[in-house]
Amino acid sequence: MSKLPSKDIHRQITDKTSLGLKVCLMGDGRVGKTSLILRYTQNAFSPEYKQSLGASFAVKALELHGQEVKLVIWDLGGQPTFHQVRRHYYIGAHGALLVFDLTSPATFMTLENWIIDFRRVVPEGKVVLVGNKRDLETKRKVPRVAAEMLQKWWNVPYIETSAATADGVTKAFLILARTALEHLKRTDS
Ligand SMILES: Nc1nc2c(ncn2[C@@H]2O[C@H](COP(=O)(O)OP(=O)(O)OP(=O)(O)O)[C@@H](O)[C@H]2O)c(=O)[nH]1
Ligand SMILES: [Mg+2]
Repeated sequence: MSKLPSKDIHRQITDKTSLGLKVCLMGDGRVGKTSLILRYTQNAFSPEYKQSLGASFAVKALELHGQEVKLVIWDLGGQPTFHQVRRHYYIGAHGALLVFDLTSPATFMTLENWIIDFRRVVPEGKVVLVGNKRDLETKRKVPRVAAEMLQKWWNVPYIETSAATADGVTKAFLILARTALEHLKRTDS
């Protein structure tokens, strides 16, 4: 993933042949944000943890309903030290994956803080709730029904994923891209 060359990113977003959609990954440290992006953009996985410092982005081109789309995916370090800086990267986002770790109730309990912070900057931004590390089923501590309650409460899609096995990963990004695109078209027209 690349660092932050703002001119490049601007060129990618304003590329006339395709539509730029900016999405962010949010959620506590170690929930698997970087791993989900790595799986989606490079079909790769590393079992080692390397804490993300600040922010970086990856770009993925795709076609949605006959429309070429460039998904600009921002990876924001989830550790508390990045709390202040993170908000700046939400600006202009069309949507976000809000990720927690199915084996860690603590990462589930903080979800509301994340969505409040995001909606403060982007009130209309689309959110998809993601329960990651589904492959660790025997260590699961957050039951599906708990996440589904939150899903209903917030009226957002909920998907369980595994960056380790790729299960659900493409689906999560596609749902986010689709809802963000529909939202963009509605607000543009
Ligand atoms: N078994 C399993 N391990 C995973 C999965 N996703 C991520 N991991 C592991 O969990 C650890 C943390 O993953 P990261 O992707 O670095 O987490 P992060 O959310 O980006 O963390 P920060 O950068 O600190 O915010 C790493 O050791 C990953 O290999 C998964 O789906 N299954
Ligand atoms: Mg990371």
